[in-house]
Amino acid sequence: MLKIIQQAQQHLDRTAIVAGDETYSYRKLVSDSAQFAAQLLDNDTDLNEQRVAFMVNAGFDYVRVQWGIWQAGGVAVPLCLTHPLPSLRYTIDNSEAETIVVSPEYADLLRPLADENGLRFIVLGEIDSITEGVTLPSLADSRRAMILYTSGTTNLPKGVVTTHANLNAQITALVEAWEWTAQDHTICVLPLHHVHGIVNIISCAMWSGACCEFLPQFSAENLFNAFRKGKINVFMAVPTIYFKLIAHWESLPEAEQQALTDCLSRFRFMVSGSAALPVSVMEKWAGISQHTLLERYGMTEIGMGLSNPYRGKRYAGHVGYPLPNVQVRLADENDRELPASETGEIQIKGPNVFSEYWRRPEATAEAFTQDGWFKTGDVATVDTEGGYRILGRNSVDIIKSGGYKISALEIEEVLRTHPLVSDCSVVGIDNDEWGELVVAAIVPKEEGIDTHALNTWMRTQMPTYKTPRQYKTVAELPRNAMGKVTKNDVKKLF
Ligand code: MLC
Ligand code: AMP
Repeated sequence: MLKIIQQAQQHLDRTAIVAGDETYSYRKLVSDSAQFAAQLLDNDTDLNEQRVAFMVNAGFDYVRVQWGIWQAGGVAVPLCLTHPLPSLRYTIDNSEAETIVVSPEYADLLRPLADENGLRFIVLGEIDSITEGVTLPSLADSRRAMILYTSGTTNLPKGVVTTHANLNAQITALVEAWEWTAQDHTICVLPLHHVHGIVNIISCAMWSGACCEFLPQFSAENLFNAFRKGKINVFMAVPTIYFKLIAHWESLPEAEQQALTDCLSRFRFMVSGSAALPVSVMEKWAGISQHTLLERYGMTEIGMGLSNPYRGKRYAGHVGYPLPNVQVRLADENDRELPASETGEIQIKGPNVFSEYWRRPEATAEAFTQDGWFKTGDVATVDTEGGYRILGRNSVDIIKSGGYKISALEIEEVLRTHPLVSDCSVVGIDNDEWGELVVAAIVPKEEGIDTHALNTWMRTQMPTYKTPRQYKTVAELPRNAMGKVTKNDVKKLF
């Protein structure tokens, strides 16, 4: 039996999930996810790593479906609820999914795609049959469990494959370091196609027998209302969310501010990650919540690697120390280990590190050094006490906005397919709220290009969180003597 199910078996009578007015016990989660596994198996004995893409609302159904796929021996491929059809199609095609599972509201969107490709299509609630006495396959931890899509220095997102062993290592490192227990109660407002929401929040809570509450999407007001109920004691989010919470808190009358501060001060801990936490946000939030945010560093390929201490001093601008069983080093451009105090690329080894990019053996090989260290592309230094400080990234083409990793090359590629765009360059510019803001310099094919219409079109092609927020039309892109676009000069245009 999978370890996460074994863990859940120890807490059958506890509440696993709260969504809206509904609560669901671990007993129900274990039993309903096994039922769903049986439905997926449909008299087969093992899905044998068949990819199952699922577009399912955050809440009980999401976890039930994810655990069902795992227990049937499938590979879970979560789809983003807000992606436009071309992005969904890419994920489904690239992962070679054979089954699509959807909440009813996404059925009309995805059924034609399933029909076109002869994929099995399951709409939750439509044919949830009860299957008695099915034996679920016994699965080795080395089996593939999940594929998450991440943007990188290639123009299209790559599928990051993690095994059950990888996931178990990612979860247990955090459960141990942050001292999760069954008494914890957290809330998830993050999208569920990335590790922050999937691993750090849901999986850690479920591993520990804790309760995970869900909001359908982020809203500062709804989140504060949930906090006010006084049950939540663990909270994790990206810096943009803390920025938005601070802005909302500042708009409230003093009595409400004080009531919230009283409630927040009783939390066990609060975490920030997925992007650099600005010191100003950390300080303002400390004033509001009486908590020094615990900042940690991670990546889709590794889960979490570094964390400030749960007990002990947390430093602003630092991402802390290696998590349990994670080896971390800094290396130069020739992958030689650097002494502490020098600046280099963070490289990671350990059972938490993903197994491969899906169907991309060359990209996988390139991502590792010859002696097996994963090259993160993030540049850091180590202070005298061994704490890491992130300084930036190797590639200007990787942008972090709202906690999402975004490839400038992917956006440029899409922009260039527009009939009125001759050339373009996309960069990220610093922004207090979003970390970086995606902006695009456009060389139009003819004068007077309507960037408003271009923006509307972009939103049909890509997830909105990836689309440029500002456009500048230029006669030519700035280039160096070799003819290469100089992205730092592009940034200066904005
Ligand atoms: C949305 N908007 C943006 C934007 N995203 N504007 C600028 N830059 C962006 N990146 C705009 C929208 O277009 C819209 O405006 C308005 O903001 C509200 O849109 P929304 O989609 O409703 O936004 P909101 O719900 O407020 O989203 C903000 C957010 C979201 C922070 C909640 O971005 C989010 O969930 N981010 C978390 C992503 C995440 O989980 N990352 C972890 C990856 S794993 P308009 O004008 O269009 O109405 C990882 C590893 C690790 O990184 O270490 O954890
Ligand atoms: P993703 O591919 O979406 O998993 O994003 C991983 C990237 O997020 C890392 O490579 C870092 O660049 C960035 N990141 C995550 N946590 C932090 C942090 N605490 N500070 C700075 N950058 C971070």
